[in-house]
Amino acid sequence: MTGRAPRIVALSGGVGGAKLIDGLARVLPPEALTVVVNTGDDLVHWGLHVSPDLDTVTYTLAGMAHPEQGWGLAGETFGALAMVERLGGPSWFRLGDQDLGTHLVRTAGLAAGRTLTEVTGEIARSLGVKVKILPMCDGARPTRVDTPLGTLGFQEWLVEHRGAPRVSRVSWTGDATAGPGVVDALAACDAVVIGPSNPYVSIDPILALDGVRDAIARKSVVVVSPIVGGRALKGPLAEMIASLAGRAPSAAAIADHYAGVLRGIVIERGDGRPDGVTTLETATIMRTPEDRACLAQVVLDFVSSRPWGRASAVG
Ligand code: FO1
Repeated sequence: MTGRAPRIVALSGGVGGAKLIDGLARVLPPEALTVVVNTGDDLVHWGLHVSPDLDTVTYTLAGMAHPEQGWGLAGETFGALAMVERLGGPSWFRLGDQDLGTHLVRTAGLAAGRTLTEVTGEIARSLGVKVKILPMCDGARPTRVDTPLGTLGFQEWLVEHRGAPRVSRVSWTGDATAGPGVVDALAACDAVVIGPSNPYVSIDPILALDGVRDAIARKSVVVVSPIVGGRALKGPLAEMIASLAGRAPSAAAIADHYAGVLRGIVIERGDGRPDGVTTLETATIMRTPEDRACLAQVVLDFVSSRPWGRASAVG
């Protein structure tokens, strides 16, 4: 990996993953970075195809993301939502006015016969994003969660029910074929970086696609732990680790979850070091653009400097 920038494929869900990708985009030339994004969160809402994680990554790289929320757009307004509410339509999933433009363009593109991969590329280019953003697949591959309320769609569980019902199983329906370019990018890259995303509902959907695990079997795969100080950086991950793995949330639980895939883990300073996997302790919370770039550079240095052995088989 000397003499040229390493070719990195980053696997990502929404907010946490997007921040690290933004950092990677700040320190790598655009042609060195490909992002494979979870589409298990996608839904059809108000008749429109909404791809929350693709949009979060795209808006973040375009510098347009809502600064506090992470998802949606900065300076968003909700006039259409107010009208939908007035007309008695569903308002539990809040689509903003500008964001609606993206869903209209995506839905029209798909209706005209273009693929999600093509439409995603067009949207990213129109917003000035140079990094290649690939949906994990072109077909519908919705994530479902089993809960005491029954099996729920992902957004139904996370947003409508506020992620409260205990999750006993995560599954996917639909076609497991990876999107065009996904397996090739993984096969050709120097390293795979998994951002601080939820392993169960953001990264596992990607790893579960045909050919993905094989493509990364001999790669340097490094994850940034989404558990810091025993707590999830965002969302209901801590509760999911308890209900799905039967243990307390920790960086070790994350390392064990990715056993067989992972070569290295980046954890917050002072968090317990997982057994059986090369570990780097650093500051992992990304509050500013500088934090994002700094963590990304630390991750790249880690990836390119370690004498990587076989993928960890801890757990
Ligand atoms: N999250 C919420 O908590 N409430 C919402 O109403 C909501 C709407 C929404 C609309 C577009 C979009 O791209 C994302 C949106 N999100 C909302 C975030 C989304 O549910 C999750 O953060 C991701 O799917 C998880 O990565």
